[in-house]
Amino acid sequence: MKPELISFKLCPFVQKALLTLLYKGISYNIEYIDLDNPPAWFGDLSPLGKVPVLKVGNQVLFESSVIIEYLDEAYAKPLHPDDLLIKAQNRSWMEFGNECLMNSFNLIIQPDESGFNEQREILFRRMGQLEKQLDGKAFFNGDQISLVDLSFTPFFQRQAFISEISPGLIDKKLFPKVSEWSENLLTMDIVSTSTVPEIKPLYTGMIKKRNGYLSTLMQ
Ligand SMILES: N[C@@H](CCC(=O)N[C@@H](CS)C(=O)NCC(=O)O)C(=O)O
Repeated sequence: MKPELISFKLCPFVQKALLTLLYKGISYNIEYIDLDNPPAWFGDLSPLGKVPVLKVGNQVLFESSVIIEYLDEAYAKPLHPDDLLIKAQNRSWMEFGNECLMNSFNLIIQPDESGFNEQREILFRRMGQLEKQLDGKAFFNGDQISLVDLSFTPFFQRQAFISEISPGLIDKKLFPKVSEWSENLLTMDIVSTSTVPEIKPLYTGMIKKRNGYLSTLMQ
Protein backbone atom coordinates (compact mmCIF):
# COMPACT_ATOMS: atom_id res chain seq x y z
CA MET A 1 0.00 0.00 0.00
CA LYS A 2 1.59 3.26 -1.15
CA PRO A 3 1.41 6.21 1.25
CA GLU A 4 -0.17 9.31 -0.28
CA LEU A 5 1.15 12.77 0.47
CA ILE A 6 -1.16 15.75 0.30
CA SER A 7 1.00 18.62 -0.78
CA PHE A 8 1.28 22.26 -1.75
CA LYS A 9 4.02 22.99 -4.27
CA LEU A 10 5.75 25.68 -2.21
CA CYS A 11 5.52 24.06 1.20
CA PRO A 12 8.88 23.43 2.90
CA PHE A 13 7.20 21.19 5.50
CA VAL A 14 5.92 18.93 2.73
CA GLN A 15 9.45 18.90 1.33
CA LYS A 16 10.72 17.36 4.60
CA ALA A 17 8.38 14.40 3.98
CA LEU A 18 9.40 14.15 0.32
CA LEU A 19 13.09 14.13 1.19
CA THR A 20 12.45 11.28 3.62
CA LEU A 21 10.39 9.31 1.08
CA LEU A 22 13.08 9.82 -1.58
CA TYR A 23 16.02 9.02 0.67
CA LYS A 24 14.40 5.75 1.70
CA GLY A 25 13.28 4.91 -1.84
CA ILE A 26 9.64 4.54 -0.75
CA SER A 27 7.15 4.62 -3.60
CA TYR A 28 4.35 7.07 -2.92
CA ASN A 29 1.51 8.99 -4.50
CA ILE A 30 1.26 12.75 -4.25
CA GLU A 31 -1.66 15.10 -4.62
CA TYR A 32 -1.11 18.85 -4.90
CA ILE A 33 -3.75 21.20 -3.61
CA ASP A 34 -4.08 24.96 -3.81
CA LEU A 35 -3.99 26.24 -0.25
CA ASP A 36 -5.71 29.49 -1.30
CA ASN A 37 -8.60 27.46 -2.63
CA PRO A 38 -8.47 24.04 -0.97
CA PRO A 39 -10.86 21.29 -2.04
CA ALA A 40 -13.75 20.54 0.31
CA TRP A 41 -12.34 17.12 1.24
CA PHE A 42 -9.16 18.74 2.61
CA GLY A 43 -11.09 20.36 5.49
CA ASP A 44 -12.33 16.95 6.60
CA LEU A 45 -8.95 15.30 6.17
CA SER A 46 -6.57 17.78 7.79
CA PRO A 47 -7.44 18.64 11.42
CA LEU A 48 -5.33 21.81 11.36
CA GLY A 49 -6.10 22.70 7.74
CA LYS A 50 -2.40 22.40 6.90
CA VAL A 51 -0.19 20.34 4.63
CA PRO A 52 1.57 17.97 4.75
CA VAL A 53 -0.91 15.21 5.40
CA LEU A 54 0.09 11.61 4.84
CA LYS A 55 -2.60 9.05 4.07
CA VAL A 56 -1.65 5.46 4.86
CA GLY A 57 -4.59 3.29 3.90
CA ASN A 58 -7.50 4.68 5.91
CA GLN A 59 -5.27 6.40 8.44
CA VAL A 60 -4.24 10.03 8.35
CA LEU A 61 -1.08 11.58 9.78
CA PHE A 62 -0.44 15.31 10.07
CA GLU A 63 2.47 17.48 11.22
CA SER A 64 5.65 17.09 9.17
CA SER A 65 7.89 15.92 12.03
CA VAL A 66 5.40 13.22 13.02
CA ILE A 67 5.14 12.11 9.39
CA ILE A 68 8.89 11.77 8.91
CA GLU A 69 9.29 9.97 12.25
CA TYR A 70 6.63 7.48 11.11
CA LEU A 71 8.34 6.99 7.73
CA ASP A 72 11.63 6.46 9.50
CA GLU A 73 10.24 3.76 11.78
CA ALA A 74 8.09 2.05 9.14
CA TYR A 75 10.74 1.74 6.40
CA ALA A 76 14.34 0.58 6.06
CA LYS A 77 17.44 2.84 6.14
CA PRO A 78 17.11 4.34 9.64
CA LEU A 79 17.60 8.06 9.82
CA HIS A 80 18.00 8.53 13.55
CA PRO A 81 21.06 7.86 15.70
CA ASP A 82 20.71 4.85 18.05
CA ASP A 83 21.73 6.69 21.20
CA LEU A 84 18.50 7.77 22.94
CA LEU A 85 19.81 11.05 24.23
CA ILE A 86 21.37 12.07 20.90
CA LYS A 87 18.15 11.04 19.15
CA ALA A 88 16.09 13.22 21.50
CA GLN A 89 18.55 16.06 21.03
CA ASN A 90 18.19 15.70 17.23
CA ARG A 91 14.43 16.02 17.67
CA SER A 92 14.94 19.24 19.60
CA TRP A 93 17.01 20.61 16.72
CA MET A 94 14.39 19.46 14.23
CA GLU A 95 11.95 21.73 16.08
CA PHE A 96 14.54 24.50 15.87
CA GLY A 97 14.61 23.88 12.09
CA ASN A 98 10.82 24.32 11.95
CA GLU A 99 11.20 27.64 13.75
CA CYS A 100 13.85 28.71 11.23
CA LEU A 101 11.37 27.96 8.44
CA MET A 102 8.79 30.18 10.13
CA ASN A 103 11.47 32.89 10.55
CA SER A 104 12.18 32.70 6.80
CA PHE A 105 8.52 33.22 6.06
CA ASN A 106 8.33 36.13 8.50
CA LEU A 107 11.26 37.70 6.71
CA ILE A 108 9.37 37.61 3.42
CA ILE A 109 6.18 39.18 4.71
CA GLN A 110 7.68 42.15 6.58
CA PRO A 111 6.16 45.30 5.06
CA ASP A 112 9.05 47.62 5.89
CA GLU A 113 12.83 47.69 6.27
CA SER A 114 12.87 47.82 10.08
CA GLY A 115 10.63 44.75 10.38
CA PHE A 116 12.78 42.99 7.81
CA ASN A 117 15.98 43.83 9.72
CA GLU A 118 14.43 42.64 12.96
CA GLN A 119 13.58 39.27 11.41
CA ARG A 120 17.02 39.04 9.86
CA GLU A 121 18.58 39.62 13.27
CA ILE A 122 16.56 36.73 14.66
CA LEU A 123 17.84 34.51 11.84
CA PHE A 124 21.43 35.65 12.41
CA ARG A 125 21.09 34.70 16.05
CA ARG A 126 19.69 31.32 15.06
CA MET A 127 22.59 30.69 12.65
CA GLY A 128 25.02 31.49 15.49
CA GLN A 129 23.24 28.96 17.71
CA LEU A 130 23.44 26.34 14.95
CA GLU A 131 27.12 27.06 14.32
CA LYS A 132 27.86 26.03 17.93
CA GLN A 133 26.08 22.68 17.44
CA LEU A 134 28.09 21.60 14.41
CA ASP A 135 31.50 20.00 14.53
CA GLY A 136 32.55 20.60 10.92
CA LYS A 137 31.69 17.11 9.68
CA ALA A 138 29.50 16.54 6.63
CA PHE A 139 26.22 16.20 8.53
CA PHE A 140 24.65 17.23 11.83
CA ASN A 141 25.70 14.02 13.61
CA GLY A 142 28.97 13.51 11.76
CA ASP A 143 29.32 11.43 8.62
CA GLN A 144 25.91 9.79 8.81
CA ILE A 145 22.88 11.57 7.39
CA SER A 146 19.89 11.86 9.76
CA LEU A 147 16.35 13.20 9.90
CA VAL A 148 17.68 16.42 11.39
CA ASP A 149 19.65 16.99 8.16
CA LEU A 150 16.61 16.38 5.98
CA SER A 151 14.58 18.69 8.23
CA PHE A 152 16.92 21.65 7.66
CA THR A 153 17.33 21.16 3.90
CA PRO A 154 14.18 23.09 2.85
CA PHE A 155 15.26 26.00 5.06
CA PHE A 156 18.71 26.18 3.43
CA GLN A 157 17.19 25.92 -0.05
CA ARG A 158 14.93 28.89 0.66
CA GLN A 159 17.83 30.85 2.15
CA ALA A 160 19.78 30.19 -1.06
CA PHE A 161 16.89 31.71 -3.07
CA ILE A 162 16.58 34.67 -0.68
CA SER A 163 20.34 35.28 -0.74
CA GLU A 164 20.11 36.06 -4.47
CA ILE A 165 17.88 39.01 -3.50
CA SER A 166 19.39 39.93 -0.13
CA PRO A 167 22.78 38.25 0.36
CA GLY A 168 24.71 37.48 3.49
CA LEU A 169 22.64 35.49 5.97
CA ILE A 170 24.52 32.20 5.69
CA ASP A 171 27.82 34.05 5.84
CA LYS A 172 30.85 31.81 5.17
CA LYS A 173 33.11 33.79 7.49
CA LEU A 174 30.64 34.19 10.36
CA PHE A 175 29.12 30.73 10.09
CA PRO A 176 31.64 28.49 8.29
CA LYS A 177 30.21 25.23 9.60
CA VAL A 178 26.62 26.18 8.85
CA SER A 179 27.66 27.24 5.30
CA GLU A 180 29.41 23.97 4.67
CA TRP A 181 26.56 21.95 6.11
CA SER A 182 24.10 23.86 3.93
CA GLU A 183 26.24 23.12 0.84
CA ASN A 184 26.45 19.43 1.73
CA LEU A 185 22.70 19.24 2.09
CA LEU A 186 21.82 21.21 -1.03
CA THR A 187 24.08 19.06 -3.22
CA MET A 188 22.34 15.81 -2.23
CA ASP A 189 20.80 14.06 -5.28
CA ILE A 190 17.37 13.91 -3.68
CA VAL A 191 17.03 17.69 -3.35
CA SER A 192 16.14 18.34 -6.99
CA THR A 193 13.29 15.82 -6.94
CA SER A 194 12.01 16.85 -3.51
CA THR A 195 10.18 19.82 -5.03
CA VAL A 196 8.50 20.60 -8.31
CA PRO A 197 11.13 21.59 -10.93
CA GLU A 198 9.85 25.17 -11.03
CA ILE A 199 10.34 25.75 -7.28
CA LYS A 200 12.62 28.78 -7.67
CA PRO A 201 10.33 30.86 -9.92
CA LEU A 202 7.37 29.79 -7.78
CA TYR A 203 9.17 30.91 -4.63
CA THR A 204 10.34 34.23 -6.05
CA GLY A 205 6.84 34.74 -7.49
CA MET A 206 5.44 34.22 -3.99
CA ILE A 207 7.89 36.80 -2.59
CA LYS A 208 6.67 39.30 -5.20
CA LYS A 209 3.04 38.52 -4.48
CA ARG A 210 3.55 39.04 -0.73
CA ASN A 211 4.74 42.54 -1.62
CA GLY A 212 6.89 42.95 1.48
CA TYR A 213 10.16 44.85 1.88
CA LEU A 214 12.13 41.93 0.39
CA SER A 215 10.19 42.22 -2.87
CA THR A 216 11.37 45.83 -3.24
CA LEU A 217 14.98 44.54 -3.41
CA MET A 218 14.21 42.34 -6.41
CA GLN A 219 15.54 43.41 -9.80
N1 LIG B 1 3.77 22.56 11.91
C1 LIG B 1 3.30 22.19 10.60
C2 LIG B 1 3.39 23.39 9.69
C3 LIG B 1 2.78 23.10 8.32
C4 LIG B 1 2.39 24.39 7.61
O1 LIG B 1 2.49 25.50 8.16
N2 LIG B 1 1.95 24.23 6.36
C5 LIG B 1 1.48 25.38 5.63
C6 LIG B 1 1.97 25.35 4.17
S1 LIG B 1 3.71 25.47 4.07
C7 LIG B 1 -0.03 25.32 5.56
O2 LIG B 1 -0.61 24.28 5.28
N3 LIG B 1 -0.69 26.46 5.78
C8 LIG B 1 -2.11 26.56 5.63
C9 LIG B 1 -2.72 27.32 6.76
O3 LIG B 1 -2.00 27.63 7.74
O4 LIG B 1 -3.91 27.60 6.66
C10 LIG B 1 4.12 21.01 10.07
O5 LIG B 1 5.28 20.89 10.49
O6 LIG B 1 3.58 20.20 9.29
